[in-house]
Amino acid sequence: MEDDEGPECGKPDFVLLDQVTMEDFMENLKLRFEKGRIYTYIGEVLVSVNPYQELPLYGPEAIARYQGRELYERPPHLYAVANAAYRAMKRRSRDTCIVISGESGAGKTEASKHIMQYIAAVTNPSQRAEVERVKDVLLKSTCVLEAFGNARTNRNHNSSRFGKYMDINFDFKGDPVGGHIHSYLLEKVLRGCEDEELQELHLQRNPAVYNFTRQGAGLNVLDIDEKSHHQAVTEAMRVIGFSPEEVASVHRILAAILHLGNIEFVELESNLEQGRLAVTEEVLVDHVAELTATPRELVLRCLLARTVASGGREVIEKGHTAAEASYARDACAKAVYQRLFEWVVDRINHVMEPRDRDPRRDGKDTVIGVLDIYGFEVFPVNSFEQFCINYCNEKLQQLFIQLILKQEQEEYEREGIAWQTVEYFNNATIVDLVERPHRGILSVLDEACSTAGPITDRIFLQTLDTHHRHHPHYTSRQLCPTDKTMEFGRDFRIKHYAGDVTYSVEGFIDKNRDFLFQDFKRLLYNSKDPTLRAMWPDGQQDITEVTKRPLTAGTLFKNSMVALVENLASKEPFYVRCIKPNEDKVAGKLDEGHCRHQVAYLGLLENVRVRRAGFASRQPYARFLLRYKMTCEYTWPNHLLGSDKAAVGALLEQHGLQGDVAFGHSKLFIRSPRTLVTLEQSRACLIPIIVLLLQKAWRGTL
Ligand code: AD9
Ligand code: MG
Repeated sequence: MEDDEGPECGKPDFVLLDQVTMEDFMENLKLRFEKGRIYTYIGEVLVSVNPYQELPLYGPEAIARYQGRELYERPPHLYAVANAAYRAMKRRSRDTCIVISGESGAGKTEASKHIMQYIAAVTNPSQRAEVERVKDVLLKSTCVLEAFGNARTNRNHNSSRFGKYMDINFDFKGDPVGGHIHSYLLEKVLRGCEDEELQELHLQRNPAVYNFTRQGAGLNVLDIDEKSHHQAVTEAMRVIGFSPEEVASVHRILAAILHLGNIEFVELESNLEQGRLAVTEEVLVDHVAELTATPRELVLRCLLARTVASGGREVIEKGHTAAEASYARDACAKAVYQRLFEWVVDRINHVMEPRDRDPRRDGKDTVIGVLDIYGFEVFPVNSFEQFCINYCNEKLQQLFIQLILKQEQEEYEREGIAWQTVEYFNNATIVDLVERPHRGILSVLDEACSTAGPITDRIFLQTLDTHHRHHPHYTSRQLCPTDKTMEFGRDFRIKHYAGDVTYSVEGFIDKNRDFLFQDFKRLLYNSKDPTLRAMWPDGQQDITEVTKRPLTAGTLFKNSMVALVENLASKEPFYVRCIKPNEDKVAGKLDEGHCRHQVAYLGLLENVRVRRAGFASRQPYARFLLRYKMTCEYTWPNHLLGSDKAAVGALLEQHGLQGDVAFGHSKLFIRSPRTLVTLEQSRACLIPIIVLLLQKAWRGTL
């Protein structure tokens, strides 16, 4: 990797484009991609294109080239962003965060791993044992979480089905001393699969289950690769501190989920037994009971019926229909998986909790947060999951707008610099459409879910139509009968900041309710397996005590998003925007149509416009002089110009750069990064000469 890029590599920062049009943007992106330059800046935002091949861009040598450098000193790179976030945190004791977004397969998770590697490489020069331990857990946790939370999808063979936010805590020396992971909306693995597919997918999605295949559960044959993956995960779990018993429990729980998923029901035909259910393969119930360390009869009872409170302390048992039983079975399998995942995250968090807090800082560490979260999703048919994911992206976009635009604007005002208003779309109204109390889509959905009696997705849609018929970002076939791209009584459409998405309401209510009968909870709470039992503290409640309705999936997600955004807003943000070059996952191919779409969805053009209207860099006059005063005869070694501001003015005039800056009260604002590059270059040329002069001066030969 060369340190400098020639003009044949295109512009290293989209801010330097002659014009901000989609054509110019795409041309530069393509040119750079063809030259193996997968990274490009928009100011401090990094745009990354997935190369789908190993490029010689990473590793210790590359890390050394970026360590301690300014963002513009080297070609654009993830390491530069990681370094900038790290330096901001260390220098100014500010919490920072790196927000990585983009569609499935765009390279978010890979990017987050490179960032972690960078941080691991540049910290703990004195090799403190505790710091090494924390670093080890931080790096290994990724492997374990991926084993549980990733799946092979047709868009990405290693797709994260959960959003992940990881805080890394640093002590005053800048060494990692702990961390904390939040996971968001693990898409439940069994979602919407056909039975046979379920078996197959589940095997692929879960390396840990292969242990059971090997032990002769007769499910599938391993290939070498997966076996070694399984070993790596088990090893990582050991390093993190899972006990052998816990690992064994995890394996049993996963196997139980598989068996549970295979259980089927028949309604018995004999008169006596009318309406009663039976399972087709009793041996599966045996397996589930054994693996979960619960009584077989209770497992069977939970599968076939539910207990309901009928006023007072009376309880009655109500038999399921076959459809109800199938639904309950799936809900249980999903819930067990989710609790398992959450438990794994909790365990990792426990191990990463900062131990030796530094009393000099009031026990407060500084933090770098890394967010790897699903980007905007649009499929031929979009459901509740896409709705949540896209809502999440609206929230993040709002934060982006708030932080970048508002902060800039405020600073310009403080510094007395004229601000040209940038036309940008504020998506607050869309966020409001989703989360507003009482009338927002999530509230209406919750309302529908709490209605007693039969409520259908269709009625939910009608209510939405009534509430939002005049909302500029909402429509449906009912409200727009001529639009044949939507179906009557099934679809609604949101005009997202990134484009229109049509959602099918089918399944919204079920998915939001995320219903699990109390019987299952109680069953698992009473398991003899302490690990499994620990995952079900709420199974302790008696059925007659369970009056409070649990929060819905949508509300829980909204709450976690609000908390996430609040958390990010308190930090200094850095952004990585990932682009997937083609749908075929092949190297060297950049599908223009596909990329344009993402450039639009990520709001990158708007981003460039804001940046160009704003300034690429700003720094206090004194700091600027300290670095560049040697490049001007009026300022070297000291200036006599009255104020630093005047001195900076003289310096820039000598370089002919005064047209590219604005003078604030206390800071210099530089419009284009090119100006910085020019200054850096002239400084670099002078340094050897100055060193020589100084040496001569010391030796008295001058
Ligand atoms: V998803 O939303 O979790 O489905 P991600 O996380 O955006 O997605 P991921 O990082 O998993 O995508 O990248 C997908 C694949 O692209 C990886 O498995 C790699 O094979 C490939 N990839 C991504 N980034 C790079 C890179 N910088 N260099 C080489 C890469 N290959
Ligand atoms: Mg991922």
